[in-house]
Amino acid sequence: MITSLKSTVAKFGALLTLSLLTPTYAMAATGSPDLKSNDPVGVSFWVISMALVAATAFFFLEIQRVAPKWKTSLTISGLVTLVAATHYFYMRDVWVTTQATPTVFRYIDWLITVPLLMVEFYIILSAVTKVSGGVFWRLMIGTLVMLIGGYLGEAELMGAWPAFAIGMAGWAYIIYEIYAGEASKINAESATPAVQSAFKLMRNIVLIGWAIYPLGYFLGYLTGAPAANSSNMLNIVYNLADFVNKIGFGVIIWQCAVSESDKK
Ligand SMILES: *C/C=C(C)/C=C/C=C(C)/C=C/C1=C(C)CCCC1(C)C
Repeated sequence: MITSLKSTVAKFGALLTLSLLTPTYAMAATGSPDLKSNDPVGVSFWVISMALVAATAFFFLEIQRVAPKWKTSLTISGLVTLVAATHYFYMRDVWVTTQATPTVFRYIDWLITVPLLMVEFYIILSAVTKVSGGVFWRLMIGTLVMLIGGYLGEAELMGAWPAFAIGMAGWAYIIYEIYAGEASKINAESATPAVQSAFKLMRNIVLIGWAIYPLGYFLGYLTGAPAANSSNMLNIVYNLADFVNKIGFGVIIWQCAVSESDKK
């Protein structure tokens, strides 16, 4: 009885998501010129948009399957891919129509989704132990410094190199917190084995998967290559990075949640 009610609610949630996404998709798609077969960057915008929609439906549907304390993590994974999918529809249109880098949409998306990903560290630890608010705030500050630095550079409000250095400092601060700071100590001392392994995978994503972004920035702004080549590189590399770091990250959390929920 309760179970079937829950699954009805979850299905309703998934349908609601899809119905919210469909008009956005249709809106973004009308009036845009055809995607050209010689536009690999445009194709990558399309492929990632669709993967993000599918991932959103998946994470929301799987909420019903995991233990209550894991539901929030899956909800957040689904929100990250939902927010990103919506921005991808718009970014794709900007690109296909103008062949220009959709910097503003990209950074609005990151400003919402990166803090949500950071919150996941806090939440998976909180699901199994007590965590101080300081962990949360330090991760947020690192995120803001990283993104503000990057935006100042990409929007040409500051030199590309100094802005890059500010962004790198923010990222380094996050890495310190999850590899050597309080978050890492809490994980090592008090988390369950499944949480510990998820935490380690997640922080490796922040170190290795996230490194794709500064690489994209470097190829886009710091090589001195002609503008058209660099903006192709920039967008293809950022799109690939979003696939790994939004969908891949969510799948790791899903795996952790399922294995923790199944054990009796
Ligand atoms: C879903 C979106 C994610 C996970 C975006 C992450 C973005 C970054 C890790 C950006 C990093 C940057 C630097 C480390 C240096 C400055 C340039 C940035 C903003 C691209």
